[in-house]
Amino acid sequence: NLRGYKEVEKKTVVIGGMFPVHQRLTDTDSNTTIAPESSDCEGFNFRTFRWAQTMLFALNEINSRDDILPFTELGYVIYDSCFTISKAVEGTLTFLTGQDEAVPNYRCGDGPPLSALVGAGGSDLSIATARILGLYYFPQMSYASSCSVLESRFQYPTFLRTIPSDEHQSVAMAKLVLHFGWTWVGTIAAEDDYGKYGIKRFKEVVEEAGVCISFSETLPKINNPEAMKRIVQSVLDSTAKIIVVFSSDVDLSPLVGELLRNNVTNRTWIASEAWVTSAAISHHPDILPVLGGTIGFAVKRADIPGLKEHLLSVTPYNDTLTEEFWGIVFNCTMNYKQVLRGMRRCTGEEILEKLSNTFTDVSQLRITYNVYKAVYAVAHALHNLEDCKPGSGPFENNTCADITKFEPWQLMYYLKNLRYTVPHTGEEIYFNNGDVDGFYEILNWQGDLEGRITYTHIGYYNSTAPTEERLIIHNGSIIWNNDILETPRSVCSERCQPGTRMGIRQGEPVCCFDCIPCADGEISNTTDARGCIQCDGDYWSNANHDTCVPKTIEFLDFTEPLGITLIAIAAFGALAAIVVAIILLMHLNTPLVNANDPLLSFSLLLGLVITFLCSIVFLGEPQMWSCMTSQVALAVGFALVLSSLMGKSALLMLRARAVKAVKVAMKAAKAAAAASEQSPDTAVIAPAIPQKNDIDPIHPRHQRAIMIVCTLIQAVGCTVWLILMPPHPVKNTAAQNIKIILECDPGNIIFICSIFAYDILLALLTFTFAFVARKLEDHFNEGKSVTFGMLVFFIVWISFVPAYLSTRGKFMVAVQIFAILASSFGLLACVFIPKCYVLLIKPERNKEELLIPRAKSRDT
Ligand code: TCR
Repeated sequence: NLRGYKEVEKKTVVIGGMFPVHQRLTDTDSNTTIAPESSDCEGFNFRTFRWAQTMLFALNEINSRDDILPFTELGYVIYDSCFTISKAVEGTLTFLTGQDEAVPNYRCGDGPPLSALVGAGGSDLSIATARILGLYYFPQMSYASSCSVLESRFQYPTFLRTIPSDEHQSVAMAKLVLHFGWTWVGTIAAEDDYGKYGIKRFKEVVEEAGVCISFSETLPKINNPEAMKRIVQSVLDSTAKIIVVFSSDVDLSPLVGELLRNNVTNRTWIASEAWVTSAAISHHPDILPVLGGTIGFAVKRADIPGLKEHLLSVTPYNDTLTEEFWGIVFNCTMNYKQVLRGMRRCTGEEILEKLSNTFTDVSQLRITYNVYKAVYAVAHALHNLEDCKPGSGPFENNTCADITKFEPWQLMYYLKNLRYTVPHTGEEIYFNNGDVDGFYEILNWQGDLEGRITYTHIGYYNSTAPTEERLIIHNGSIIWNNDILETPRSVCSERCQPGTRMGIRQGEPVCCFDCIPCADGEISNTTDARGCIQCDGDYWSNANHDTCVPKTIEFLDFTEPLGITLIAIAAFGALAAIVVAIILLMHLNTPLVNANDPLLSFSLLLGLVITFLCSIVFLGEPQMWSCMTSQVALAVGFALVLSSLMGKSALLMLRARAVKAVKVAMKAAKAAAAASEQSPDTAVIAPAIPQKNDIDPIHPRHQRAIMIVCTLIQAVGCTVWLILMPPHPVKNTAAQNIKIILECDPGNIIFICSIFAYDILLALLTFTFAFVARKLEDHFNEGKSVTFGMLVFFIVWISFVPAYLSTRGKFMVAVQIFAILASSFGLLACVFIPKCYVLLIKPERNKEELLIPRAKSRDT
């Protein structure tokens, strides 16, 4: 322990200091045969030794000033906490009791009053010492213990610090990760309160924002090569390119060694305050490829004039620590026993200035500056205490505390209400419930020309600024440590583009997902959509599935080739029918035309013209009128055609039967004649042979009546249909996904069925009549041709059904029109071609034909 106070005329107040100058305890025998002793420490740390020296420097500076504590000299006691809790506790007890053997709650002698303890380094040490000091309400002013649990004034009532709480740092790190859009990060935390609580808070903030943690590792306190290998393996195995490390440099060093050995590159490390400016890490040779590009948070930096000179003025003779320091720096010893063992002896004349090491490096005075501030805080509080005017003091009855023998809680009062400016930097310090504001510089590790790391300032984090302005980063000044020198991406799964949705992977973090394309008719128009949206009614998804596009409207148009072809065929059909009508008209008085009622031929042709023309109405965009006319015209047209044919074939049938009867009669007569020839005595009565009038049993009037009545029935039916439930155009969105089909809705299915059923009925009757008459010979074979025409008609409509049902959209209309045209042509051709053939080409056959073979009577 370093003591530095002399009894002078001035009153003396002692400030305690605690610094982790050594890094660990030396291993001791756990053998209990001899009295155990407090362990020794090893691993001299230049950085923390500089902190301790800074305390001395600050004290000297204060003592030499007249404006602070002009009547009081500050003394000090400094303890080495060796980065271990037990040493810190031991030091605290020693400090409180003034004994080398710690006896709690007891302090003998009237040495100068103790004021406060500056320390104790790491948070876990401070937590332990703050518990003890809190018992006595003894102020503790920490310069490096940043753990957020130390915020609690309930648990640690006398704890104050000049380093911001890690609460701010964790949030700042989280913001940094979110700023760059990294959603897949690994974390490594030291196995102490600093690491655990820091990472815990970081994870909380980041996970709330949807970032996932790829792996979380803890760095053991005690060197453990297996654990290091395991951690490096997790780093290598993970796809996370961002690794957040909350640890002190001392704990991180072994891992860095392992990383170097495995040459783990292409990762970006996020450094916590404790290692971001640590020379122990950044001065490793070959560190650049591994840790270059690191981004980290650092507390405020300051230049402290005079500190460098103070540090250089350290001599090996000051105290035990400087002696050890000297020996390590110059690789010599002051200990004569060791000299005897052959070690080089220190002369004391070695020159520190020639060396450049962490101790004398004053470029990154951050924690050092915190030490400086802490010492000044205590000094200022003491100054205010000393400065108190009796009668207007803050304590009971407006009394003041006496600087020569004050109580720790009295000093605590002054510390709490302190507000002072730090010399040289002009920074104003005050404690807000024991804590200072969170302000961090953001540093980026960049390599200089010689391949050494420099810390480049790329932004800052200010917890007192409005939320959006807290984190300020100049992206342009960052040098990333990857092949492309660009902001690394660290995501488990790439974003889902519009047109796809995120599909969770069972048992994996939410950041790892698959992008599943939206189904047809569904879209997603944002990246990372959770689900796809169904396009409504008239809309359908485009090829990329990222917008709903109106469905294409489909109907069979006049102008398209198919439409034009159909119109041409229909027009040709209608024209043909008209031509046939003209031919018939021209030969009106010939036997062929008159063989059956000519009017029926004309009505038949008229019906055909109607059906031909109505097929045109099926084309084009369906309208109210076109829907109504097309169906009705078709139904009525067919009714007209079929009933005319029926009228014709009714006559044919009856004639055929009559002819048959005549033939039978003639046969009988022949037989009778033959019989009478053989036996002339027997009188045989020959049956009367039917006459012309008898074989024309039906008058054209009746035929026309059949035609008119049958057509009228259909016309009436259609009228009722049109009035009650007219067919109308509809948009059919259901039949096909990507199209809206404009079509005619029949209005009522029963109506349309019955109307066409009626046509079928007519067709069947006609067919039956004609079939019966098909063998009627000498009537220009009309029976045969009608039978044949009807067969064509049936075949067309029967094959229409499967064809119609298997087509979609506008082709249904085309199929329908084809059926209409085909059946009409069938009838037209079968019924009239033979007639026209005779009329035009073989006029000699156009003569009155004998219906009945002339009876060969004997007398002729
Ligand atoms: N707070 C750490 C200890 C620590 C430290 C450092 C140790 C900080 N900064 C620099 C060595 C060097 C910040 C704690 O434990 O609270």
